[in-house]
Amino acid sequence: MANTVEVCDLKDHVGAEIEIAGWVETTRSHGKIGFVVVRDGTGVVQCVVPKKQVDEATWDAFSGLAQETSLGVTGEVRADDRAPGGYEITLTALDVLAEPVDEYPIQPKEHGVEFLLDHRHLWLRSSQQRAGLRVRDEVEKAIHDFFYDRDFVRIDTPILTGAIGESAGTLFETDYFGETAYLAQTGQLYVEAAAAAFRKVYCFGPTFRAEKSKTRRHLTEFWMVEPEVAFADSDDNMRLQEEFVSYLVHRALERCADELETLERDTAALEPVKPPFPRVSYDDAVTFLQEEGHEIEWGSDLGAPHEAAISEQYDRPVFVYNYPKEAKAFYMKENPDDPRTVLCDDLLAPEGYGEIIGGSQREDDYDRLRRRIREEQLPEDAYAWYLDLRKYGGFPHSGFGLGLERTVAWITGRRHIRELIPFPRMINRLYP
Ligand code: NSS
Repeated sequence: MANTVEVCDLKDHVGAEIEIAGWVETTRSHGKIGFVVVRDGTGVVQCVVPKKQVDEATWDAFSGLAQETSLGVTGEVRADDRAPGGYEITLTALDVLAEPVDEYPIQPKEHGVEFLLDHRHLWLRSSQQRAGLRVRDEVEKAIHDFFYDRDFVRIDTPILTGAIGESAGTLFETDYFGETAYLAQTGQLYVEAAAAAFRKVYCFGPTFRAEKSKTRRHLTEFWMVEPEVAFADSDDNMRLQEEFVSYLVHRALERCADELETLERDTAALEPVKPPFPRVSYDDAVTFLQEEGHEIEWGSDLGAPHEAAISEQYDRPVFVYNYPKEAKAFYMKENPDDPRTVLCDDLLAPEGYGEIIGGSQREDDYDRLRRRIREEQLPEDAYAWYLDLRKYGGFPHSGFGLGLERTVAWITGRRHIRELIPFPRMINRLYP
C-alpha cells in the first residue's frame, strides 16, 4: 500500500502508471468498455476498463464488483475535463481486497432518516455527509486559527465537574467515588478562572445536555467553543462575536467551495456575513413580536418561531441583547441601567437557523453573584472556588459559547444539526 497514490494527488501523475486503493461506488458497462468509480477518502475517480486491453480474469473481476468492495486499482492517469474531478484512470489490473458479505444497505435511492442514522457508520461514506463533515473540519481549524492569531491561550476544561455550569434541568449525573459528578454543560466557569491568568482564553470541546426534546437543533452531546476575555464588556463581547462568525463563514466560502457545491448551498446568502451585525434589544424584540401578532410576554425567553421572525428581517446574523434576568443563567451581570435585565446577547443566524451563540458579561460583584446562586438554589459550596474569582482581584470580563454543529448546519445549509457531527447523540440514540 505504501506506493499507492491518493486520488487528490492524481494531477501530479498524469501519464504515469500508478496504483490507488479505495472502495467501489458504482460500476457500469457498455459491452466493450466498463467503468468503475472508486472513492479513496481523498476523492473520487472514474476508472475505465477497456475489455480488449485487459485479460479475461481482470474483466471477470471487474464484472463481479459490488458496491463498497474494497480494492486496489492499477492504471494510467489521464487528464479529462469531462471526468468528475478532472482525471481518469485507464485500468490495467485490479486487486480485490474484500468483497461485501451482503448487499450494501445504503443504495442510491431515498432512505428514511432513521434508517440512515441507524447506519451512520456507513452513511458517513456518502458524498453529502463527507462534504458536511469536511466543512466541520475546516471550521474547527478556522476556530483555532482565529484565536491563535489573536494571542488567545487555549484552555482544556474538565468534562467531569462538581458544579452545575448552566442549568439544573439538563444534567447528566454520574457517581464519582461516592460523590455526584456532572458531565460538563459548559467550560465557562473554568475559562473565567483562566482569564485571570492569561487575559484572553478559550476552550473548545464536547459539552453535554440531557435534552429531552427531539428537535432539529438539539443534541445531547455537542461541541462548543467558548472564549473568555478579561477587561472586556458586553459591547466588546459582541464585537468579538461578529468578527469571529464572519471569519468562520468566509474561511468556509474560500476553502470549501467544492463541498458547498456538493451540498447545493446557496453561497450568495453567506456573502453578506460581515461586521457590523444588527443589534436589537430584548425590549424592542418583544415589542416587534407583539406587533407581528406573536403571543409573547415581557420576561419569557424567545422560542424558535420568535427567533425566526426576528432574523428574517436581516441578511446577516442579528444580536438580541439584554434579556430579563429570569430567562437567563445565574452568572450574567446585572444591567446597571435596568436591573430587571442582564448584560447578555444571543446571536441568531439568518435563514431560520436560530441561535448559534449565547454570550454575556459576567457578574463580577461577589455579593450579587452569591445572592444569585442562592436565588437559583444552587449548592453554594460547589461554587466556593468560582466566588473566589470575585474575592481576589475581581475584574470585568465577558465571553460566549458558539455551538459548532448549529454553526456548521447554517454554513452548509443543512436543516438538521445531527448530520454535522460524525456520531450524533440524541435522546433516542446511543448507537452507533
Ligand atoms: O447555553 S448556551 O446558550 N450558553 C452557554 O453554555 C454559556 N456557558 C456559553 C459561554 O458564555 N461561555 O449555549 C451556547 C451555544 C448555543 O447558542 C447553541 O449554539 C449551542 O451552544 N447549544 C447547543 N447545540 C446543540 N445542541 C444543544 N443541546 C445545545 N445547547 C446549546
